[in-house]
Amino acid sequence: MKTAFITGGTSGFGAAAARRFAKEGWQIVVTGRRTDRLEALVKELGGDKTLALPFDMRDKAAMESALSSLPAKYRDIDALVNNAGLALGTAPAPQAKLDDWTRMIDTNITSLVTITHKLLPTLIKRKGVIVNISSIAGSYPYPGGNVYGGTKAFVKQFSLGLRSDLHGTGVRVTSIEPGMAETEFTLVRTGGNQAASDALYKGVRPLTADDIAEMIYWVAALPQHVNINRLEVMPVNQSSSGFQVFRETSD
Ligand code: NDP
Ligand code: 8X3
Repeated sequence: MKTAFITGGTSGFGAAAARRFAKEGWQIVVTGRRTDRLEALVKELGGDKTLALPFDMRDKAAMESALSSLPAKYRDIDALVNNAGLALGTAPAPQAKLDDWTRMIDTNITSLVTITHKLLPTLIKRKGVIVNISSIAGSYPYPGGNVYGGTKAFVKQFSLGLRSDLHGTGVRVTSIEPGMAETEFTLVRTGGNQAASDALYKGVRPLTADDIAEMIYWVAALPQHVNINRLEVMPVNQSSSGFQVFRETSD
């Protein structure tokens, strides 16, 4: 039986991906801070093939101890889905909170590279796959995207770099770069503002967590000789639009 290790499995893409892999008979390790959500997922997917591993990704000691506690049957990891992440705030740089910036860097970059480094030996042994969740924000800048976009550009480039380093090992690496998807993402970004989240997605038909889960699973389940390097995806009702120009004078 194959094993998927999915970070950030308590909501959104991660929870949907756990369900998608489980449907195909994979056993799952899911991480996240909200223990009640993890327990509910284990109950839903079956305690004999789903393991909840609660820890804060930014806490290196907690990560280390969680990984050391992995029962033998979950240690051979075939797919690492680096999904846990967040955006905080939409303020332009001068007004943004430095704490928000460092939290995004700690979660989206430092935690992601740390867990990847720790799981590389097993992924190499299993000729596994690493699916990193980047974002269109890593390729297309927008006002207020500053550090969030920067972290996702890192994830994209790190994925390509990993591919080079893992040349010849059989390990596949993919960067998935979604656009607007309705999850708890905007609720987190706005500090719990449900009205702002609803307003953002209203009338758009955004991507869903299930859409992204389907892509994560597809990428992982492709034949061993096929590597999707980058997969950029948007809802039909979202597209990019030009540069902004500041006029110093009106005449
Ligand atoms: P959600 O907010 O629904 O899910 C985020 C997940 O990350 C949660 O399970 C959360 O778990 C986990 N997480 C966040 N911080 C930590 C932490 N410090 N330790 C452990 N787990 C953490 O958002 P999405 O599903 O939308 O986001 C998933 C990924 O997709 C993120 O990396 C996001 O940047 C990216 N993305 C999202 C897009 C969107 O429009 N929704 C578009 C492009 C990319 P918990 O809170 O329980 O710890
Ligand atoms: C989330 C997509 O466009 O809201 O990564 O930044 S966007």
